[in-house]
Amino acid sequence: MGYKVAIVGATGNVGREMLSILAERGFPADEVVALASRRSPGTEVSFGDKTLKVKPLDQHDFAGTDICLMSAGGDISKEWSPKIAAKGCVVIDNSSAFRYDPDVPLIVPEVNADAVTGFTRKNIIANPNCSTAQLVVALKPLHDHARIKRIVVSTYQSVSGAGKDGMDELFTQSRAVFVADEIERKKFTKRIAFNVIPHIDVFMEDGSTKEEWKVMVETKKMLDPKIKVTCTAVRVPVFIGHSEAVNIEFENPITADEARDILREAPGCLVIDKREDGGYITPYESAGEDATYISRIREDQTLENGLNIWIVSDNLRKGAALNTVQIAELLINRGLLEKQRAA
Ligand code: 11C
Repeated sequence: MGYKVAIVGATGNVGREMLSILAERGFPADEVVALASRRSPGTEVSFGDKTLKVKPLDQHDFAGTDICLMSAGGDISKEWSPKIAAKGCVVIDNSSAFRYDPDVPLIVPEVNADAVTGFTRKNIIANPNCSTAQLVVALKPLHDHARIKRIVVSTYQSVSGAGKDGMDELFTQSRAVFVADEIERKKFTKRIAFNVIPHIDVFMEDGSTKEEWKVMVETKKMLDPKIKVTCTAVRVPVFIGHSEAVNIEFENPITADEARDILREAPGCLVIDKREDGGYITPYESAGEDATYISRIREDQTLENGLNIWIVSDNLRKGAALNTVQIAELLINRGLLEKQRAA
């Protein structure tokens, strides 16, 4: 028997990606319902070779739905996830609404799959922020080998992290530069075309941004609370694919060759690391791919046990939609949905 799946936020960047990933992976669904919180009558979305009519969220009865993949922002999630979960439907939420709730597991299947069983407390599972997801996929196997003490992360985040409006703004501003038109700014705080902006999400009291805080808190929750994390998150004029330069200090010795071998075997990781022109991955090449790519693996001579690595992944896929679908697959593969139904 297949499962009944609902996608909330089906018309957004991530919602559409969720639908295509469900279709690509042959997810065992008997029914897939596309829902949107904002009424846009007549909107349709693609699901494999089918077209689904998008229905209003408030008109769907979740009583018979097994899994809800939620990607409609924090406010909608805060309002709707508990209501949906109370109907017996497991919510896998892509927003930050429940990530830091101790009763909600925050899951990247390659990293902390066993923690998923905690979902029964609230019937909600959280999906991490895109920049954290790819980071922990690469760090987990290295941490298992040599224990990470501290990381310094610098991100180079694509505009699709800010949704379709962010992509539109990069496109429109880039065109305006070429036709010498006025540069209009709506989504980003400074011009993004041919520029970089050291500011993602709101400012916190200590001068960090919320994006930087998320990388720190989520890495600790999923990987190890003892790891010290510091981050600078930067928006760059790239449509899809987040990149990260990461400096890692370990408790125990680890060479670049060892790290390369470990990462080559690690789930979800793909090492492209030739020390020559073009022997590394850029975000452009990661778009549409599932892997977390690791390049530029090298020892940091200024630390006793230090490495530098470059991590790139498609933020809409591993950073969001793919990880959400992988969590749903994890529930199914471990028979946890059936157990929950029977409870
Ligand atoms: C960005 N990382 O690139 C953000 C988008 O907490 O899920 C994802 C925000 C989140 O702007």
